[in-house]
Amino acid sequence: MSGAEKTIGDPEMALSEAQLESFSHQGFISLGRIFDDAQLRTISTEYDLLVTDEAQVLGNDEEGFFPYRAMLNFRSPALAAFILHPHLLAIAQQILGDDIRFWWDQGINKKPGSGSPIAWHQDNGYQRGRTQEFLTCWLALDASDTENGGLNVIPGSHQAGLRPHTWEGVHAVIPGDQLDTADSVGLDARAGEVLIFSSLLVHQTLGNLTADRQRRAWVIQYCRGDQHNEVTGEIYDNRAWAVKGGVVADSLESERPFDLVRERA
Ligand SMILES: O=C(O)CCC(=O)C(=O)O
Repeated sequence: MSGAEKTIGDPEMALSEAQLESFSHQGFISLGRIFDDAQLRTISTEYDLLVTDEAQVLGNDEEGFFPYRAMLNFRSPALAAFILHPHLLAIAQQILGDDIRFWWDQGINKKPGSGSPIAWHQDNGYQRGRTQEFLTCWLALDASDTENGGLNVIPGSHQAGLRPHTWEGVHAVIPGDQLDTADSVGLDARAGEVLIFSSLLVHQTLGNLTADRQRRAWVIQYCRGDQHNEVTGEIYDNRAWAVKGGVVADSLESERPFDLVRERA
């Protein structure tokens, strides 16, 4: 398909005014299903090849480890193609505008019995306060709830801007004494559903307390085309274009190569 054929103005793909309002107020919404059954099977198959105990894990000795892997798109052309899915990008366009870069993707499998949490944080916290708000899309490959390590969020918490984070190992965490979690809610998802949230929304996932329900999530993030490092002023032109001038890119390409090792440092 040519870029011109993939212009994403189709009103059937768009969020309603009420959904946009809710996203703006609460900082998250559920999109329901964006991918069809065959697409979800392909995503699951590719994901399971890459997100394994053998490849990379998060967690700790006491509570248990679980598979994690960053930038699945580098290793799977099929997954890279889904990052350019027109429906997902139609929604991203309503939030981010006509010029969008792909920021990051990661697979996180909270496997049964792994009690390790990913503690309260904002996704911007991982950037050490260097960049603007961006958009996180969280695809539940399995049903996800509080029991099996699903998301907890603090509705509206994105509106107060970036909170201070400290590093606990590889995790950026908001210290407990600086956070009121009384209003937090579980953000459950059925298998195949996509949740989207602001990178400033305060959220966590607890451990998977079940014996037999894995909780695989594929997280895809997008940012504005002019996303930049507020310290150096540099545009993140190592992030591939997803949409340019309202037209979906044919493939993920950036002006500068992306170096995963450097980004992790
Ligand atoms: O899926 C998870 O367990 C954690 C997801 C998360 O916190 C994130 O993507 O920022």
